[in-house]
Amino acid sequence: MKKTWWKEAVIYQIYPRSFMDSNKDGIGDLMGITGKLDYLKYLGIDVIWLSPVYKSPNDDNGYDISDYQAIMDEFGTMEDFDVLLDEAHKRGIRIVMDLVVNHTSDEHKWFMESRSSRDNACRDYYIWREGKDEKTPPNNWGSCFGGSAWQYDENTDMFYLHLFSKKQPDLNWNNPAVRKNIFDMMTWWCDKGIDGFRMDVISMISKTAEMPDGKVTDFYGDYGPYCVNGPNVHSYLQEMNEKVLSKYDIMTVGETPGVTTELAKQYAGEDTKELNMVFQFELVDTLGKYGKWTDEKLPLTDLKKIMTRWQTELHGEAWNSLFWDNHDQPRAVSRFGDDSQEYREVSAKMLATCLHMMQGTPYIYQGEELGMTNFPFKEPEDFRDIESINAYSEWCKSGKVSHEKFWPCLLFRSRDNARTPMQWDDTPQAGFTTATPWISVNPNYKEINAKEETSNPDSVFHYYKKLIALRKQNPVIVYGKYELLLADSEELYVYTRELEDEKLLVVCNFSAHETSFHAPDEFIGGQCMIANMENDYSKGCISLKPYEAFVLTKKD
Ligand code: TEU
Ligand code: CA
Repeated sequence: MKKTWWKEAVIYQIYPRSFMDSNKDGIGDLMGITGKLDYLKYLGIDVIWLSPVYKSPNDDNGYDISDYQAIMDEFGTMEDFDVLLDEAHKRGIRIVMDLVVNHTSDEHKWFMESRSSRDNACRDYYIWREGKDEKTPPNNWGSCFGGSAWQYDENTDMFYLHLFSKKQPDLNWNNPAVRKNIFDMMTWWCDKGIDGFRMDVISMISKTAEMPDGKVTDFYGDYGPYCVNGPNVHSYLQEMNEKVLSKYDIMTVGETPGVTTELAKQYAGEDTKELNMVFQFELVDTLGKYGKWTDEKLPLTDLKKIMTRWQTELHGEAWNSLFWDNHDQPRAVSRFGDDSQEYREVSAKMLATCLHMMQGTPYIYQGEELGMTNFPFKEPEDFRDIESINAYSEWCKSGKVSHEKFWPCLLFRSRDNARTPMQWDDTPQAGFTTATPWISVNPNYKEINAKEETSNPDSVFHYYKKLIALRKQNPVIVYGKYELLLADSEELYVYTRELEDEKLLVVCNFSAHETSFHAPDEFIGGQCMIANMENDYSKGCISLKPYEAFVLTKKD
């Protein structure tokens, strides 16, 4: 296995709108981020992944881009960006940009041209088709945000494809001019000195030319053969690699809905010359009661099966990215741990142990290092996210499901849970802003905030700091081989990591009850590398408290 800096790095995702507001308008911005770089340096992370900061009408919070080479007005200016990049580099922190090129905003100049007439030079930059008639789209594909994936455009009497909102028309990657424009734009950013790209829904850029009807389901993953992992996706990525990526010392991570371990070996194989790693969604995009909407937790045995398959099948062949949450997911501790007063801290630390001891590059989503929780939404008007708002009207307002049944599912899975402001201190609005924030601050900010946690050595923050430091000191955590123990346990997640003569045992109690564990002989008398509580780990039989987690080294 080749050793590289991005395999050894820990990445921190920033959702700029909600990170830090520097100019008191209630919206996070670039200067806000620059002002918090020392906090990130202290945490010990190596790379920032910046969610989109480009010019955008914000139909989908910046994932609808109207100019790839300009900064969103609300976030500041290109000079502010240059300062951020420079200040980050001075601290040894790299910056990875979000690259959203499956679609643009409908306000991008290419689309405005494209829709203006059937023979415009940019017509073929997007995917236009005749409908069956004015009201009937070309096929039955659904948009990820609900409704048809086709929008009728009166002006030229044709439909355009949008796998996301109708303000996010899909680019036509089959057109060489589109690819050239995108590669030039990427080169421009690389020449500026950025350190990589996280590529939005990159598994969806290639669509079959025929565009047949798909199976009707509530989930876009099922359109797999037609627009997820489509026919030319690998050749487009190889071309991108050859023309742009291979010329710079940068890292790339593909957001790849519908990816399997087999496909990951192609997208992110050691020698396939496409991407460095991919995000897989088997753990977080599970189907629930109503499409993705559910209030049920994933059973631990399922979680272990998925993780273990990725850990073992990619070993030596491709590289994993490790994450519990991001800006599209509920908060990790609320979803996979226990966000009650009693267990929030300990279960947040347990989850961190479980993930950060695995093979792959760990991603921390802003606030996860504080154990931030889901938000207690009270009414539909509290939501800002287009997906949550559309889902509520599609499932509830339509009368398909009662409010009583749907509401807990929306609360459990809404993307807005992750998008409430970062909790910096215990002053009003959690120190995020002095104005009214664009989305409410979680009322628990007085207890859960960075100021409190950075000064408390037992905090979730300090636990993450320690995990990050351990990864830097112990190559076995980065490169070791993973093996699962106790596959059938519904309470314990236990695995080992092994590299040459180093071996680690990782034990995590995912349950709210006490249980016991017999350590394999080779670990009895080993050192405790990290633990989320005080216990005697030198014995063969260890009794575990709820959500207890520890890591032992092999006895010498
Ligand atoms: O997300 C794509 C994606 O797969 C999401 O639809 C995700 O699985 C879903 O939101 C979970 O409910 C990317 C971005 O991360 C997301 O914020 C954007 O809305 C989307 O692409 C369109 O650009
Ligand atoms: Ca601001």
